[in-house]
Amino acid sequence: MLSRTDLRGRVPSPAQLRAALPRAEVDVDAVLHQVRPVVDAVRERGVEAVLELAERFDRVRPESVRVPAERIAAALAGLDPAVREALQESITRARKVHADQRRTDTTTQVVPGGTVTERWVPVARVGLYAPGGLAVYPSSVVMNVVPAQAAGVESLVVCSPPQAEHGGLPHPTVLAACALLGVDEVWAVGGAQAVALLAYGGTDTDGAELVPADLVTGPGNIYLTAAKRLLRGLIGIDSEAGPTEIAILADHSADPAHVAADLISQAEHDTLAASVLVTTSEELADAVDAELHRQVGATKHSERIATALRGKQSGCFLVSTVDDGLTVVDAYAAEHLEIQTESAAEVAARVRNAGAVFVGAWSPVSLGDYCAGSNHVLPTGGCARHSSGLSVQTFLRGIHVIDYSREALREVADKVVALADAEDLPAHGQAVTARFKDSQA
Ligand code: HSO
Ligand code: ZN
Repeated sequence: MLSRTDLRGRVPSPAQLRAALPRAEVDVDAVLHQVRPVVDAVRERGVEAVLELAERFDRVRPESVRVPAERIAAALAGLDPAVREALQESITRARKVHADQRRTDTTTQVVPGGTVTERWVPVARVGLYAPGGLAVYPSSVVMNVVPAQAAGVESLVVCSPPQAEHGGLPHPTVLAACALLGVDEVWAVGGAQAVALLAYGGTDTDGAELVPADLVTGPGNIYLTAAKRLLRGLIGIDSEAGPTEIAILADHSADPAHVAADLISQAEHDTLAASVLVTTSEELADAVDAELHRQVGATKHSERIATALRGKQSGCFLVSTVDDGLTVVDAYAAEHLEIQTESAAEVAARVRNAGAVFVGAWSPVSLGDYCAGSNHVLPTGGCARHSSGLSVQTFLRGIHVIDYSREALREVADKVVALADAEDLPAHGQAVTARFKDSQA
């Protein structure tokens, strides 16, 4: 089912590897011209435009865009107890991990009398997006809200598209997740218009105010991503999320049934999802292929999965050694990377590029999607070469606080002057020397 490339006996350069490891083509620029009028409409006409766009795109006109508190409470009351328990477990584990990510302020004494403090300050107001669409992701509400709350963000708003089958409210499981997390501000708005409303703010039909957010995070479709690209600067954004990816580095010791199940699990998200197997064992590759044929037909979303597995973004790569395999997976920089080899922890420790690494036979990606405690909002499309997934850090800014005494400044004054003169910016130097003009210094 997976197309096969034999890289045995040669280790291509990272550039060649990137060309050999094609990705789904998602051309965000191509939809900018469709998204710009949506963003403009929300800027000019606020909630009125949001309601019109909901009718057009979501086939429903919510009574109000702000979801009333009693509807959020009702969604929690109506939640299946087993799902409630599972969400609670997911929240508890994620809170444990994210609490440990909190940074402490540091103060460095550079010289006697001269200090630089780095103060970590949470973003004041954050907008979190929970998509509707092919799947409903209460788990993504958890993964966005938990790090924001752990960072100390004071004001949090969740946006999620209104659903015709739920009377113009966001999906009840999304609302229930908000309730469990203690989020009481939820707006029923989806897609590009959600990002625009979060960026510009607006007034609801009943007078409720949506105060503009400083930062907007959360995954969504290509239109939402285009809106983030257009509004970046006015608001901060997390990374632009593309279709999900799983790469598995496996040797002969891996269980082909489990490898196949994991490749299938992420292909379930999207026909453009990427499932990539990199293996030293041709036998394993054959066995995984047989398992894929056996398992795909038996899954609920078999067509979507088969399309993703057959897509040019998915494939199987044979390598001579685990070391070569590491070169391949590093060049690919997957959103999720599983290591299913002997001494998996040692191999995993050598990975340089991946959004998250899943070690050994008992740490599948779907554990990380829901209940590992780790975050599942991760860099896609090779962005793991330079970016990290969502964390407490996403919601903090480091502010440098510079505090020098008279003596400490005088001691370094001539260096400042020399550098200022070298840059032909003498007034910079004079701002320092002016302070010592009347003294003997
Ligand atoms: N694998 C997705 C997250 C997710 N999976 C949500 C299930 N629900 C991207 O990391
Ligand atoms: Zn997933």
